[in-house]
Amino acid sequence: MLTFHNPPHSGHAPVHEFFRGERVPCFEKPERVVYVEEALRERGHPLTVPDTDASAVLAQIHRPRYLAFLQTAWTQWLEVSPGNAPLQPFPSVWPVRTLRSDVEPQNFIARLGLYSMDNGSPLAAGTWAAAKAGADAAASAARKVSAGSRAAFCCTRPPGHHAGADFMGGYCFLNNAAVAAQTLRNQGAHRVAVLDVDYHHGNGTQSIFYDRADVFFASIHGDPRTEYPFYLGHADETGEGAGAGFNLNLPLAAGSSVATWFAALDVACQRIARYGADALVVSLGLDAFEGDPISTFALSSDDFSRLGERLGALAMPTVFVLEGGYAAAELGTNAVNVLEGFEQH
Ligand code: Q9C
Ligand code: ZN
Repeated sequence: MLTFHNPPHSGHAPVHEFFRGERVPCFEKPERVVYVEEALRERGHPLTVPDTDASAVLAQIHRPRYLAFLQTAWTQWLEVSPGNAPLQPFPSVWPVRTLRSDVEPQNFIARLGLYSMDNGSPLAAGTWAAAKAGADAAASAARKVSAGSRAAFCCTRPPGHHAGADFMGGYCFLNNAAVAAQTLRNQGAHRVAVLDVDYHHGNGTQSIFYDRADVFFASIHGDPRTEYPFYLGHADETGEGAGAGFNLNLPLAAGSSVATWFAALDVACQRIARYGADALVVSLGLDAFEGDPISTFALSSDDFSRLGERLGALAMPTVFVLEGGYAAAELGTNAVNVLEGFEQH
């Protein structure tokens, strides 16, 4: 499969995050895509460098002040103190209900909180360059598919589906799936479907397209009553305004079986077929895997082949975008299983 990779990803290498009150090594680490790249090469899928600048489409997806902040966030952190270079900034205060988010504070950590949904999206020196190159890869893949390629895969990190129009969250900074969907629209697709199979609900993608009828969003994920991102992803979220009826959430109880997961996949695929999209974007998180350290679903590596086959049966031009998945050593097998299963159709 045609694959775009993201060489600058390695510059996004924060060291630790918070987990159960402790500082632990980051789950979302550069080795993740190194394993996927290795499996792609071994199994005969060459890697292509992105050839599209996503700046214009990023301006359609994200708010200008958020993009301006993210692009210079690391420089701003060093301006607080040059001694900050080896340290990771974390937000510690957020504008929740009754607090104002329209005024940008001068304090850097307060600004970081304004543009974050959690303290789980650590920044590093190369975060902007990595995230921007990932968006470029998503735009490149979408352009190729618009120009007639059956499918393309975006082998990238950091992931994107938790990032909203003006905030980062859940290891995500720029919403690559939204960039791909909007690029497909810009290139002439009338309707685009986004299917998010990451273990965690794609709150960012949902919120970006919630009031739009031209992009249908469907997601299969751990029930947000117990699973991250907690505050979005319930079944009664069906879209609003012009987008009413164009959002489908299929939350599954933590620990749900593989059979339950594939039944939900079938529901999502039937709705996507009925929607009549010209193109599909798959937010390909691999954290529904049985060996994933932060999820509770149980898909095997063979199940990822079945997932690919089911998606291939939709017979739609398709852009795959890598999202989560933290069993790093198995990510290559699982990702390429999806892509090769897809190609069987
Ligand atoms: N702080 C994606 O899969 N919480 N993001 C993990 C440690 C957030 C996952 C617990 C999980 C976010 C793209
Ligand atoms: Zn995830």
